[in-house]
Amino acid sequence: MAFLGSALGRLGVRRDAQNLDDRPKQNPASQKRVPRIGGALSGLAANRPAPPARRHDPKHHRTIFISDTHLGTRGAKANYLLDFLRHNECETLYLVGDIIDGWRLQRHWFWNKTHDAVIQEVLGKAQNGTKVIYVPGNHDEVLRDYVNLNVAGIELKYEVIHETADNRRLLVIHGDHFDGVVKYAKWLAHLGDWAYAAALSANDGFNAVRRRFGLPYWSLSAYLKHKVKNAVEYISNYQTAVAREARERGVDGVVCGHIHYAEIKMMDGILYCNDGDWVESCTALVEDSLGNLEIVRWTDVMAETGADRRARAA
Ligand SMILES: [Mn+2]
Repeated sequence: MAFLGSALGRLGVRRDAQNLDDRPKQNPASQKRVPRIGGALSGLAANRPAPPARRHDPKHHRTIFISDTHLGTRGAKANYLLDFLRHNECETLYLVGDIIDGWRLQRHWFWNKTHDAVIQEVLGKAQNGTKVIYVPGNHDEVLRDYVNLNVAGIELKYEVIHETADNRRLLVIHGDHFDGVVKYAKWLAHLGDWAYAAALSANDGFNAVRRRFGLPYWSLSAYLKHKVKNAVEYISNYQTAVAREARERGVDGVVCGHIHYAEIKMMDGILYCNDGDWVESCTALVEDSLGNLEIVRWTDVMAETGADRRARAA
């Protein structure tokens, strides 16, 4: 704990004392994962954000949402992500969870210059006036103990409401809380609201127990890869659960990640947006100055410009 504290201190973290009481319950089991993330952060503190790299006509968006970058694992497509960040600017950048894969830090920590450059790029954006909001997911859950803090210009939030340019209110969450609902979707359809609420809280308890025994989070996206024949049904159940939550909160829509499947669609009057991932699909959700939302597939954009050859060679 002290390790992270000093790392955050060197990054100039400002503790917002007034907000500390709003934090969700502390999670003692997550403390053992702190030193490795602390090490990563202290490494960052040693290197101040680099000046902006050569930029060829960066595209401007009102808002960019990205999630599931899983930096810290070999699977992260950091070259593509770095290229995307360098060619796209925005007023507000949302990091919608599973950005640094803290969960796996214990066993398979993988970090190279490109992963570092991605973090520097984000810190550089924050320094240059982009509002950066980080909503942790299950793989970087350790950061949920630090929500409502400002870390090097990045606001950590448990969840947040984004207001679009055309005044729609979108709940921004990672989405892992709905794993339990999806897992038991068939029963829940028959059992009703109380069972639904029970499944939501059981999911947190279930994964807290797994954590205590050193087991990884039960990950829906990982599960889907092994159960491809049911993937369509699972994705659909997940989307329904998330849209239901948005409806109950009285918002116009939701932005989430977690299942590594980018999509924008209306679901019974609720706008469902998933920004995808940077392990396979290399997608982002972007909003323009009028409030139009769109999914960008960066590998497609790079292929059009020939930039993908450069990224693979890097
Ligand atoms: Mn996740």
